[in-house]
Amino acid sequence: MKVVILVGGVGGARFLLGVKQALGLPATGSSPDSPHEVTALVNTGDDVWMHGLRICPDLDTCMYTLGGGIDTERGWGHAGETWTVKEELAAYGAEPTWFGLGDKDIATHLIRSRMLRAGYPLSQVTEALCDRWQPGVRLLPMSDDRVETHVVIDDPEDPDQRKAIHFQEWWVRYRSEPKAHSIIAVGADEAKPAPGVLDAIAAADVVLFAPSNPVVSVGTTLGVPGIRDALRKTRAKVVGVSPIIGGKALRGMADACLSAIGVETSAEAVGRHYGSRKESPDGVLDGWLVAEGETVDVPGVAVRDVPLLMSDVDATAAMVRAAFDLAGVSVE
Ligand code: FO1
Repeated sequence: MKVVILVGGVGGARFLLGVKQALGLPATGSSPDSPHEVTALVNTGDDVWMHGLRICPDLDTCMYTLGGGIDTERGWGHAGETWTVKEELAAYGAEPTWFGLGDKDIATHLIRSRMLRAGYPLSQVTEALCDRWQPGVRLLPMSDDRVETHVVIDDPEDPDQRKAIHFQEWWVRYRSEPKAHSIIAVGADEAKPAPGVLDAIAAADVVLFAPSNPVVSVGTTLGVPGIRDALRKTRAKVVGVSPIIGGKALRGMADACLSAIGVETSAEAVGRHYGSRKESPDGVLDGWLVAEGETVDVPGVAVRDVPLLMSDVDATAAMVRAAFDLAGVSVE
């Protein structure tokens, strides 16, 4: 079975572990003889140049998580990380000092930056890095072009003014406290889907939206010209998993992002925001998984309520199986 998943960072990577288990794939490493093909379309709007290095948080979180190298409680960066270079940079007063660059993580960014400067597209860089990590799924950046999420906030220095800061500054430096007046994916209009993205969607037997941030992760990917249309056209069913449980966002910033685009923090509002493929002009959903006991109505979309907490891989695999079932596909 060909499975395509739209993912962001921490939540998306955990969801991919459940997809692998639901398909009988080992947690880490690849299985070349498996009858299943899994392609993750990964958000790159969080990517940022820091200290001369190109950092791709969502791609790296997926790669380290599926490659068995992630620091599980942080959800990003390497396990067993050290911070010597970060301390030295701070000793020089080299900004930004608020972004945690681990020593092992820097090796990834050095290789990526060198390859990008040599002219390799991000998709080929990712493939090269994955050669070491063997995530067992194909990690495809949504685009090889630069798309950067910026957030418009009140200028902390001058509250009468507004300014746009990079998503990472908003999220890491300011802990997403300043109200986000709007969120802009800079470069999205000129971006193209990375090679393989549209083909993967067209050839898919099922497409899933991980319970990632519907604005700055799945939303950014949907904003790359061509991807939304490909989702509306594919013969595969498209099933999303709500990132909102009981009106609460599980990971910090989804509610802050949703209010920035005027969408209520609820499974129903997010489902309607993605829209029905059948009934709305640019909708992309056929199915919508919501948390157990929630009654949600999304016109033109089949809604099912199941336990949605990714408390461990078994729980996540059960969610994935429910999504497959809602999409009318079965693994056997
Ligand atoms: N998140 C933090 O909260 N603090 C950090 O210092 C930090 C550093 C960092 C370095 C590399 C990387 O790949 C991710 C990093 N993250 C950090 C996580 C990142 O900001 C977010 O996880 C994603 O951008 C959101 O999906």
